[in-house]
Amino acid sequence: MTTPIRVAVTGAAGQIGYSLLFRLASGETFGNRPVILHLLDLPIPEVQKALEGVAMEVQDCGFSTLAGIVCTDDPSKAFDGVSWALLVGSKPRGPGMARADLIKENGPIFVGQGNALARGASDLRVLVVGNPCNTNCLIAASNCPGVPKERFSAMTRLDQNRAVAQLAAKAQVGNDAISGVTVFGNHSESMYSDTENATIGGKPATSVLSTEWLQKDFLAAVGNRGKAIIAARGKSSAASAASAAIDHVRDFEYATPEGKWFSAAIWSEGSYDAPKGIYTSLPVHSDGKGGYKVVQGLNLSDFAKAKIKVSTDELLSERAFVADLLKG
Ligand code: NAX
Repeated sequence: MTTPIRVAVTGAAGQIGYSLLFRLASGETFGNRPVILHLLDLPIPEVQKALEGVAMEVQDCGFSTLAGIVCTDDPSKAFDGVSWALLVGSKPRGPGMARADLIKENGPIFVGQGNALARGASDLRVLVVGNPCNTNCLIAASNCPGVPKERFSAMTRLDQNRAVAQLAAKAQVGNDAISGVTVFGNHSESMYSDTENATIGGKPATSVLSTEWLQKDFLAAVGNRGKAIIAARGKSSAASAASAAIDHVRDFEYATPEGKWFSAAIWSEGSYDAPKGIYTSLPVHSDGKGGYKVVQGLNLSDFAKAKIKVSTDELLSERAFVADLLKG
């Protein structure tokens, strides 16, 4: 029998967890490989009870690929021997809460979890979803010195998916007609969704849609989509976030087709003028064997470069804000 892959999900009793766990266990993410889920949530009796309930539901799906479920409130147990850790658990931003307060609330969670991630398997990869995800990723990675920084990433795939959907709706084509959209920068309103290198039905997006729409309404629609969902639903995005997390894991697990790429916030080595030492979203190509590279050579206008700089400057200020939580 194939050795099962162990996959940890933190905040597994939360909204995103409820849409995520089933798709991790079903074969959709890891193919025929059996999956053992390690589910972590807070050591609060009601939360642990809710976690057990979700685990029972996952079990009740009878997935042929599900090889076991571990429920725990202990990060060391949660990360023991895992090949993927999806760090979802953190407090969502409350009404009127400043980003700085969110960072202060959630940052310390990722210090402890960073330490505990040292117990992961030798092929451990980490996806940070809990916000502010780029900076939480930096905190976790810097507190886990045994694991290379390249094994950590944060999620901007939801922003990419939102951008694709907006372009397809405007151009009145299917989502599959859109290619080459890249999200640059921070997963925040400052992120920049590049369409200068995108195509719609094989033609440059800039020849199909007006520059004015692409530079104004489109960027605003993608940047504010999270807020619009909260306004409509009364709760933050959950199923779409879980779907993007599945896309992100699959993007790294499998080889990216030649000439294609996906967006993920990865450890910056300076590509596209991004400052080193932060996790920023870039165009990524996976080799399907655990390695990846930044896709080079995308042409960016001065408009795009200026937008990206605003977002990477925000990441630098977030890094400065959590300096006391960073180790190495
Ligand atoms: P919920 O509040 O529904 O669930 C969060 C869960 O995390 C709860 O079960 C809570 O008990 C648990 N938790 C809190 N602290 C924990 C800790 N120290 N260890 C383990 N578990 C802990 O939030 P949900 O809607 O699931 O969102 C989770 C996170 O995803 C939030 O930070 C949210 O802002 C972020 N998001 C990130 C997105 C992205 O694209 N990167 C998009 C969606 C979402 O907004």
